[in-house]
Amino acid sequence: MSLAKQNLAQHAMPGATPSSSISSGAPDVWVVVPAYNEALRLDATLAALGSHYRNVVVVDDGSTDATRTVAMGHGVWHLRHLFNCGQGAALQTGIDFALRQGARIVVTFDADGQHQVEDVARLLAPIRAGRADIALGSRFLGSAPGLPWSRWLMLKLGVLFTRLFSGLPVTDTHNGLRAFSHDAAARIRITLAGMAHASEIIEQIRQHRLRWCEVPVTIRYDEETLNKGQSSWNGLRIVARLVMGRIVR
Ligand SMILES: Nc1nc2c(ncn2[C@@H]2O[C@H](COP(=O)(O)OP(=O)(O)O)[C@@H](O)[C@H]2O)c(=O)[nH]1
Ligand SMILES: [Mg+2]
Repeated sequence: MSLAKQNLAQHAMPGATPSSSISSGAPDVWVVVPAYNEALRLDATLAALGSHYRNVVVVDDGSTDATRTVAMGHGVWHLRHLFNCGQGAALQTGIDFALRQGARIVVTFDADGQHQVEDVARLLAPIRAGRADIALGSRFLGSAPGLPWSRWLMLKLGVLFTRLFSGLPVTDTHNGLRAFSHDAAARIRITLAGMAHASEIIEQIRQHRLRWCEVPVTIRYDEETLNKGQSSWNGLRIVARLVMGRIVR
């Protein structure tokens, strides 16, 4: 599926100029935050990001709740899909925008508060040092407090299939926390709009022979994120789509 860029509206917030409390230490870093109906959790996520990073882009993926209002209450860029296109499409919209704004490093960071802002610096380090083109967050090298066994199983199955298909020994496929060098962000093209984009990214790392590494991160789970997050059924659908894609290719 190609991305519906014509459906994108951009809003530069009056507060977009960095305030003195915002770190000036990472002006070349752009943080892309895909958000779909995240009004309840986005505020805390943006407050945490805003204290460390001045360039934050929320891609509001056709939300029907107050996600837009919450985003506009922070000094961030707000991009909007007029209808829900899926997380993969939201990420590609945000990455394209960040690159056009001159990002040297693009970070992707979920809106729902499961990621920790402190982990971002650890992902930036190997990119800045020139040791990797892409740094992938891994909860299985780090920690995942509150992760129930059914979700653990689904995630591990995703890892197994991704390893089989891509041949890359990753430990965590469906982790929204990643950092890309400018060149890597420009080369990776996400075409799968939904959650299968995570496996697609790994596959493209192999195709483009990009240098990658994994970094231990923490992903926190609570009842709210579990109710809203990916269901096990969706995980199986992703696996089925990947298998079918291989067979008919
Ligand atoms: N589920 C879902 N999440 C989306 C969509 N578009 C953007 N997102 C964002 O993608 C991120 C990850 O989604 P989430 O459902 O929490 O996935 P999980 O944490 O991997 O189970 C969140 O910040 C969502 O708001 C979409 O169409 N569906
Ligand atoms: Mg989540």
